[in-house]
Amino acid sequence: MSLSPINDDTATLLGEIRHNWTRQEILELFNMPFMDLLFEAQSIHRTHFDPNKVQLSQLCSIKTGGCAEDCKYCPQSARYDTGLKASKMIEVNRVVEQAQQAKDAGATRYCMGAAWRDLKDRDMDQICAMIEGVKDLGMESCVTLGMLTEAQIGRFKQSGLDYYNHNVDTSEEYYKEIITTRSYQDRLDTISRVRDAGINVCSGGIIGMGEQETDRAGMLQTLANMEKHPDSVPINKLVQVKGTPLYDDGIDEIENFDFIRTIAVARIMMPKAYVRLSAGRESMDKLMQSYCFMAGANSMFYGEKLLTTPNPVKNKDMELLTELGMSPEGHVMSHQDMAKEAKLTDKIVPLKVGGHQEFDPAIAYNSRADQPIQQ
Ligand code: SAM
Ligand code: DTB
Ligand code: SF4
Repeated sequence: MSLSPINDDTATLLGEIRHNWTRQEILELFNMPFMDLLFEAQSIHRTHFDPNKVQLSQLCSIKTGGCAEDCKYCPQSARYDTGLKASKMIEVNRVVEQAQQAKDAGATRYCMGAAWRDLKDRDMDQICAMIEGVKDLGMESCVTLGMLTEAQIGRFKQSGLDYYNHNVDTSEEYYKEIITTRSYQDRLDTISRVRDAGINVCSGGIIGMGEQETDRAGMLQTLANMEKHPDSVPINKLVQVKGTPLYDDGIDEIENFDFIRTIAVARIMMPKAYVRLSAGRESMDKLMQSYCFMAGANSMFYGEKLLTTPNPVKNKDMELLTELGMSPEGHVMSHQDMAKEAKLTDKIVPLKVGGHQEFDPAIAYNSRADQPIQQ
């Protein structure tokens, strides 16, 4: 924790876990000299996290397009002609296969998203099976399925769901300019239900929708003043998709400095949350992403695709992390992996005890093929 003068009159204790931020205080953070802001954010970051680790989450669109809502940023709304083909919910097996591939590539969390306003009970069995399949791989599970009821979230809890993503998107005032088909309060109610059910909350928003700095401050104020900070805070840079109103309105792309400042302020206000560098990395060069890590981002979406739009290829991300001396956080082991490891350990010990060093093909294990290597 560090004592830092935000202005000359009041010295504010930065790094405290607070839920009573005023808009004015947040704007003062936004207006700190850039280097001071980055230093504070990085110092707070280091008191809670390993600064050289990044958590990797991979997205999967389990039901794409044809959404009835009018979110002005979204390529999946049926109201806008973005050329996106709507599709039905995908098979459980396919989701689990893709999650396995994501895990093999280094992701620790699998996030499944659906393009609809709210979850229907008829889809529950299939989604619970997806969550259970992902959990069996030893990955963390996350779903983002719009609004949901207490009963639905209770069932997800039983299926082992770790995180529910539901973004506030922007400030309460600016929200009305972006979405008219459901209210800010609807979003807050869903988030409360998730938290009350004991599921980790993932909630953040989008920067670069034509909002003012005070809206970015307002969005972070909503998030940080919740009774518990979200466990994970995705900060998306708007991906402008042709056909959506926010593309057609010709909104200027957000300045890099403003985006980095938003990450830094999020880190200062929610010291223990995972701040995720989310959509929009495709338009960020290596240096820009490095500044975001410096400002306290410690998670990112990984894999070639977000939900419908491109994301940097895995090799490029791994190259960047290596160049920075950073690495993915947490190697996860599935129940199957643990069982295999236990079996192999059993075999190794008798061989050593008996003094034999002969090669036993049963313990040369090809983990991808899930079969012992045939000799
Ligand atoms: N339909 C559900 C909902 O809206 O709650 C879940 C999926 S929705 C695509 C999840 C989030 O993705 C949105 O709340 C928004 O923050 C983000 N998102 C959607 N389109 C985006 C875009 N073009 N650029 C950046 N973020 C976007
Ligand atoms: C979040 O905050 N960002 C992700 C995830 N949660 C669901 C979605 C980004 C979507 C970007 C546009 C697209 O690919 O369709
Ligand atoms: Fe539908 Fe979600 Fe896109 Fe809004 S953000 S249009 S609710 S898919």
